[in-house]
Amino acid sequence: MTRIFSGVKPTGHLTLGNYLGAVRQWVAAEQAPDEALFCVVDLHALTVEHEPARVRRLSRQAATLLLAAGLDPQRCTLFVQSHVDEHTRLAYLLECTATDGELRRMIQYKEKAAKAQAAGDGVRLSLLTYPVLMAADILAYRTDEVPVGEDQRQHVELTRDLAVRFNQRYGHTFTVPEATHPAVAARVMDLQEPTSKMGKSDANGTGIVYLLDEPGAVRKKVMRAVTDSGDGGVVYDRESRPGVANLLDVLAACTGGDPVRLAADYTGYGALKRDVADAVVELLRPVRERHAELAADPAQVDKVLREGAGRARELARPVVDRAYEAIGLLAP
Ligand code: AQP
Repeated sequence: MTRIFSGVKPTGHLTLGNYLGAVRQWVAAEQAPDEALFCVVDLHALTVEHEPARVRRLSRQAATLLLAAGLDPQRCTLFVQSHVDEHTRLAYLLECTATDGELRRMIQYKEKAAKAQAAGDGVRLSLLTYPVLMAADILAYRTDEVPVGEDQRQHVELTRDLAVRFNQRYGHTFTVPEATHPAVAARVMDLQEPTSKMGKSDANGTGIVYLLDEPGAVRKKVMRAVTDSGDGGVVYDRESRPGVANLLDVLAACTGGDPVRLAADYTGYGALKRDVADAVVELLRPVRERHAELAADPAQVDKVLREGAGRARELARPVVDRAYEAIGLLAP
């Protein structure tokens, strides 16, 4: 049996990038007879400037959207990270396994630390250590596969290194997980800045399609997407034509086609943008409609999260207890 774990952090409203890069894979994964756990990783949202009430609101909204996207609590375990203490319990042991140097090499740390400094904010220590907490999220469940977007590749690599190191030093405790990525749209780019990832915490939302955007807003954002100058019609070239390549990736992900072959169907950017807008609107319509129904009954969502946390605790507790013993701590 393959066990799957993945998460989303409540730092903003979920985006098309989250959906195509991760959530859609999660919905597909829970159809298989695997054990699947999905988590709103709220502690990760505290690593940057945050507003407490907003994090709470976004945590419930993220859980509601995951259900609206098709996660079925009968087939998977959906929960909130801070409801299961095992994650932070294990994180400390992994901090004693990781080195300062390997955490400072993390690309996201470098980028976000630079951003915080430029904004005159202090860099939180947790921004440096959060990949270790992410490793704990994954390893606490003896996870085999982690379905994530391309941007999380380095963090899953770190998780693998920590699992191997811990196992070698203290005896076999953790499964060494693998990251899995979708074949297309593993890194959806910002529509206004196609060399940067579409990220939900970015302040300027004009290049970001949110899952809850109305069709009119989606169309406007797609039609205004930055495309590339140059002759030669519509070609798929991520290096020299990142804007067009991004639109072709999104279209391919929505329609199940191949981005290189799709390029041949177009002679101009206008028609391509219209088709992308239509495809994204249709993809998101059922998610938005189901979200509206579910959001009308937040108590039901909270119940799903409570039950999910109970199940997650049952799975994680023995693994983390085993790690405490293996590393040399006296049992209580
Ligand atoms: N643009 C994207 N394309 C493909 N996959 C993406 N993911 C995120 N953005 C894209 C994947 O979605 C999952 C959850 O992401 P997250 O909540 O960890 O990060 P985020 O949405 O990117 O949010 P932030 O706050 O803006 O974070 P940073 O700046 O850290 O990226 C993950 O599997 C992610 O790969």
